[in-house]
Amino acid sequence: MNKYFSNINHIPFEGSDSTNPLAFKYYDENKIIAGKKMKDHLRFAMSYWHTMTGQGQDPFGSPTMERPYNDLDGMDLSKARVEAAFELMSKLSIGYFCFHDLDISPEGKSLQEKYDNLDIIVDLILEKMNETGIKCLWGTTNAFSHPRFVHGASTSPNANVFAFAAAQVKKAMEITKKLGGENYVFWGGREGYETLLNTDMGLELDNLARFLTMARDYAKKIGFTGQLLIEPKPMEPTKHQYDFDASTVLSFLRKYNLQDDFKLNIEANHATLAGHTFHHEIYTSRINNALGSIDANQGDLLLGWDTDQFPTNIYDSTLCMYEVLKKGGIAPGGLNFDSKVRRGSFQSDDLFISYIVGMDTFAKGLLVANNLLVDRVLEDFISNRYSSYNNGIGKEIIDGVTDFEKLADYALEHDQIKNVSGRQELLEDIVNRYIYKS
Ligand code: XUL
Ligand code: CO
Repeated sequence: MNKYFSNINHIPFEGSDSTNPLAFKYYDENKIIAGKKMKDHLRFAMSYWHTMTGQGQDPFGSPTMERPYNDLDGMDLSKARVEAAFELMSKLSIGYFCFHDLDISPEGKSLQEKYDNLDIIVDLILEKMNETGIKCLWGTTNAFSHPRFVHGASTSPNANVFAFAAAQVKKAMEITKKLGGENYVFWGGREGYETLLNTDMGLELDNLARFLTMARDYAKKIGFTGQLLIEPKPMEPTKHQYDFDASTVLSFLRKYNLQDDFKLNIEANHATLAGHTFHHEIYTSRINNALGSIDANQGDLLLGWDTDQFPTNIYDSTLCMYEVLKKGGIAPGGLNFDSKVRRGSFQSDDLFISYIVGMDTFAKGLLVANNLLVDRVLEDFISNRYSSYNNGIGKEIIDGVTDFEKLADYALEHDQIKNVSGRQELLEDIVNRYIYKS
């Protein structure tokens, strides 16, 4: 496979002293960390939409991406993109991909034509998967780009749109199953509102739950055993997205009794848009047994929208991998680069360089996180910080054998309270030290 990016060879691992932009500095896929290969910890995936389909357009300008298949269109373009995608993933040693139905084949003039287009491309993808051993991390549906979804999909006021979206998810789930997808993602593209002046929020949320319940039932019916995931995002494209953040989604799932069927796909840039850190959203998911998968990217703190940049922040990748290690691994989820090259980075080699820096950032984060965990740096500090709950009154609180009256009696005798420093800066210094030395 050397047709579309023939000026780029297989990307080697050259180590941290390398100055070759087309080599990995930290991602050494077979290196064993904590008893597992790096590639099995990280489970990197290519996002089909940003990598193959996105062309660099923005609200102010036309496509800029220079791609070797730009002169093609329709199904020919879709077929070329499949070949190019597998060439790119093979050269970068990326083991998985994620896709929306619309990324891989044209919309068509009717729903039936859309189905037919999908079937042709899916067979081609299957061929390439067998040839390369690359797998599908997750599939999803694009039920937000077409004008029919102007007011949402399952939360549209128009029941015909609800039905159309159901038909789309049905097919996308069948395809994902055929491709052996290990997860299926629901990102509420336009599931939200612009103004409450025209919105029945109660009905829309009930309908979203009805839709997800039917999707869950259909997955069971066809024997799709992949994990179902919801990807929280607070805003964009709608002013207020219903899947605002991890906590909002968890309470929604519990209200509609879907908590055993869905986990979360946490995206870094969505976390920061919601006013949280990436770490907060992953941590929240983990302690609720709901961390399913990760969309690896980063935003720009000076911009208030989803810039989907390739991740380069070692601090964030360290804390992400710290949570992943604490969870015991991200599988069957993975790290999907829901990231796109900047509009000005329009050459094909920019695409390779962006993946390399993203993969190295997470490989380095994995190394740092593992060292922090092995040395129990934060673990010991934190357990010591809460040691007042190990015995005495603290243990009684934990064991549920006290009440307000007993606590008040205790407090009357212990009202001269002494606290201990939280030592934030010391811990930040220690984390920095682990980053320097790992
Ligand atoms: C949009 C986004 C999506 C989902 C899949 O912000 O993140 O690409 O990951 O629909
Ligand atoms: Co995403």
